[in-house]
Amino acid sequence: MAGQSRIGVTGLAVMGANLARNIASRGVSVAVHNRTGSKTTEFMSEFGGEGDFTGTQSLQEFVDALETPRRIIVMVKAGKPVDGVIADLTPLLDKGDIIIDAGNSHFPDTVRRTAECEANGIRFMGVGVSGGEEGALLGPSIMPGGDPEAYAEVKDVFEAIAAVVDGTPCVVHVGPGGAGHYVKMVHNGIEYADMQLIVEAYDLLTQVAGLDAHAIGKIFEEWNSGDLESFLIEITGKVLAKVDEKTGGPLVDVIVDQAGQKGTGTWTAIDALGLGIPLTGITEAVFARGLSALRAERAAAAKTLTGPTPATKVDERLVDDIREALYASKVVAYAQGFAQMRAASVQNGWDLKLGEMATIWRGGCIIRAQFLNRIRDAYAEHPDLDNLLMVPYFTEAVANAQDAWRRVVVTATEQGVAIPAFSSSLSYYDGYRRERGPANLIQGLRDFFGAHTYQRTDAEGAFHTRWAQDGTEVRTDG
Ligand code: NBP
Repeated sequence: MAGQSRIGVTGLAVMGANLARNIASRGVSVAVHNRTGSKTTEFMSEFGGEGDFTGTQSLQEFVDALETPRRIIVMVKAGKPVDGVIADLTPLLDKGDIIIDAGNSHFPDTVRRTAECEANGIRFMGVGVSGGEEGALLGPSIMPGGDPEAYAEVKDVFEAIAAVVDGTPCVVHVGPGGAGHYVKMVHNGIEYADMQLIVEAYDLLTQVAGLDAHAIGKIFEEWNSGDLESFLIEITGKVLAKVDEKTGGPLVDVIVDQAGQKGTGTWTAIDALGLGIPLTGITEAVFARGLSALRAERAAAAKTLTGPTPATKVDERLVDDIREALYASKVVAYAQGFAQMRAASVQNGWDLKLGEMATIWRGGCIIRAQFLNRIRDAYAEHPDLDNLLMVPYFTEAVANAQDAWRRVVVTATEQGVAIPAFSSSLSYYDGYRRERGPANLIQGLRDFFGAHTYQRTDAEGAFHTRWAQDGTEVRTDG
């Protein structure tokens, strides 16, 4: 017989436990389960008094505790564990029950799981959740994808637990199939780009402006009150200000310079390559993490490879220039990420409303920022916008910043400081604003060695030149 809990959460590590507590704090009854039963027991003894929880030890008990149609949030490690949980749940469920994978699953897995569940009469939703452990507890940004009718069964719960900005909950039904996890993937990719731009600014302020971590922390604190205002800028100020108890110096100075990653940035970059969308900001951010991981190689190369040694001197204009370069590069990174979502939406028939994505990223998630209001406004006015750079607000913002941006790229290059995201964003900008680029020569080369043909600017059709033979041009399509 079906039980009384409105919703279930299986997987009680930090994210699942906090999501369950968030749901219960809104007066919704929650059944909880974890593969290792002792974690459920611990959860119940620690948090059971916070709300209407039912702790369960077996999946059968868990399923039996839920009202029908059953709504089950799966919050386990992404990858095979999700398939394992679905396989274990399936024989215990009735037709029409809903499995909600709220972990960081790769969207092609979500597409596959949706079809597999559908074949068994089970409705499947892939839901992106951002905000880390605190967001899960206090209000995340939620990106639900899947069957809209299934979403209608959980909409009230999701709206109750999501972050709220200006009275609007940071959740909206993103689209069918893998759309929710896709958007969460791009969100994470943008997070990579945002963080890379921040560390490039930090590196320049350290190496070229000659400032220490605490001074740079204060600069970030100031920057957080302008156009750059965002969660990541805010916490950068805090991380840089943190004093290490052991050394008495900035904690950041004793942290190993090797960045970890769980793969969502790589997925975003690979997907952009498949779509043919230039995604320099995010992709360079992934490469930079890869380079950071080559710690032993870098140590050897530092002794062998030569280059300029940055001359450190405090320069007021440089600090301002870096802020402008950071902002302009950030605009480019977002323009690219949104262009990628647009292309994916067209390719997959998702009908993503890009303004809504900006709206639900304004709160709860890691990339939350004032700036997203501007993106929301841009899509409200131009829903079919090709590129955010073409909206007057962003066109002007980058135009105003570009002198400073160019100075920063020149200075960094002259001084030997790597700024892959700053400089590739500027190159993207310069490439994007060119009516006629240099790819005519690529076409000529391809035609030379592979007879791939080319088009002419002054005539319709496909042409081939016998470059190495008699040099004659032939039209190949008619
Ligand atoms: P983890 O990703 O560390 O996963 C631990 C949970 O997975 C435990 O409940 C564990 O059960 C369960 N599990 C594993 Br591992 N293998 C299992 C299997 N074969 N069958 C059933 N359960 C299994 O937890 P998390 O950090 O809370 O993250 C959960 C999801 O949320 C992930 O997809 C993650 O990427 C995503 N996410 C995390 C964050 C974050 O800030 N951490 C933010 C946003 C999204 P056990 O106790 O029995 O081992």
